[in-house]
Amino acid sequence: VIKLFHCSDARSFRVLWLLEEMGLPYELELMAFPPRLHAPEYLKVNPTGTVPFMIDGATTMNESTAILQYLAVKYGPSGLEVKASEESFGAWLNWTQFGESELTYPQAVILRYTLFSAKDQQLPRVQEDYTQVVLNRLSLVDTALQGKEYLCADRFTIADISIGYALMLGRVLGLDKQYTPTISAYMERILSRPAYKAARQKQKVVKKE
Ligand SMILES: N[C@@H](CCC(=O)N[C@@H](CS)C(=O)NCC(=O)O)C(=O)O
Repeated sequence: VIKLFHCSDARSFRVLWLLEEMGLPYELELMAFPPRLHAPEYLKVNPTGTVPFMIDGATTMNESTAILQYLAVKYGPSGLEVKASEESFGAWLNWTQFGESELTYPQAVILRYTLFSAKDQQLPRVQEDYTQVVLNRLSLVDTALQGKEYLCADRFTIADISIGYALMLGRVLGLDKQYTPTISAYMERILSRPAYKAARQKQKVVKKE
């Protein structure tokens, strides 16, 4: 059975959401964040201490969007993957990666130098600069969504999970106040999915010692 190491609302949420969308059986290992402080034994599993970490038989993976692609392709067809023969194949790959490297990573930098730093060590300039970086990159998402419900292939795919997670993280940082109406409506649409809600429920269950 697929095993997922997860911390509430961390990037591993993408994988949890997909597992619920696909209805795949899985085992969830919930840890307090950050695991390197609260679950030091996890460093034996994943020496960098980051989540997600997924184990599927002999396969181990630690990159959230790559895990999305792995599960959707390997355990499909579910419509969440886009096939190479489809017109949207390139767009699908692009948005799936974009959600992490262009939209989530800069937000993680903001978090690191604001909420995750002691007051006297916070760097407002980093927050200001990287907020602009994220908003600028979101303009591409806004353009892509004009007249569409989902990013590509006229259906919900893992690209929407990847970007949806980044938008969800933006809410934590208060960036959602600057989302365009198109992006806000899109976020509401995808975050109202039953699998998203189920994933949120699953991460609430505290592991018994
Ligand atoms: N690019 C990786 C990033 C993974 C990552 O940095 N995860 C963060 C949580 S969102 C983490 O585990 N940080 C813990 C730490 O830095 O100690 C992915 O998309 O999975």
